[in-house]
Amino acid sequence: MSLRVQPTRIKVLGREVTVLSMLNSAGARGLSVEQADGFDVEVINQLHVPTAVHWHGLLLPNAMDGVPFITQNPIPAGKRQRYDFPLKQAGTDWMHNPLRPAGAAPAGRPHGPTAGGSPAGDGAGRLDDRLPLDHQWRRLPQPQQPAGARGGGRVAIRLSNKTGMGHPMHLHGHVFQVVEINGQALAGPLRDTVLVPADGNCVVILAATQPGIWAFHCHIPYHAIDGMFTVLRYEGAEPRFRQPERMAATIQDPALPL
Ligand SMILES: [Cu+2]
Repeated sequence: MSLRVQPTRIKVLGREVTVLSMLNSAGARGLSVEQADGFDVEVINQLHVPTAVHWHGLLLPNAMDGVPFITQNPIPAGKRQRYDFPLKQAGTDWMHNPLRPAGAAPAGRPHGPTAGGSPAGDGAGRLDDRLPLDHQWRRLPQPQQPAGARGGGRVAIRLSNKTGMGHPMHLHGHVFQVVEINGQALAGPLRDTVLVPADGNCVVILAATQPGIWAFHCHIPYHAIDGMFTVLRYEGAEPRFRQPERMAATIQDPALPL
């Protein structure tokens, strides 16, 4: 199965425009797969610039997550990259370019995403420290689990929002449970995004069973571009592709549709 990233002409309100599209092997939009067959897709970059595709919300190996400068290099113009992993979930998910949302206007913005910084906390995972949200790590007691849970343990993340608007914070490669909002305990559902209320906070807990370096960011595109973008790094995970400076430069370059 393939996914071609290419320019396509479409008509909007009677006017022809060029957009960037992702088309499957049949030349249509979307991918449809059987969970039992797993995910096996080759992304073919037919643009004149590098690109990447992120499989939003899927539990997958870190190297398959499709985030340039974090889990891989961008796919160069004219090249292709295969993504192959078992599907742990069924459902309908979103795929998108992780760095350059449509309509984003990076020029003149004061900050690129700053995913560097010093690790904080002593959890099984670690967060870098430049998110404009306060965040802290605490390690929870080891849950009663089979001895096979490598890297195991659970990690709680407290997200404190010091701004006057809510931020949907999205963590790649995991689901977490929301267990507290504004001091109120709850047994929330498992999810990969939590809306941190304006001038509020929340606590999420996740099972640290997905080693790697994972993007963790606000899902409002211009907030992510402005720097509300960090990573969750497991201890021992090697930052093989991680290049925060190149990522920032790429996002700031309006010529690149990355
Ligand atoms: Cu936001």
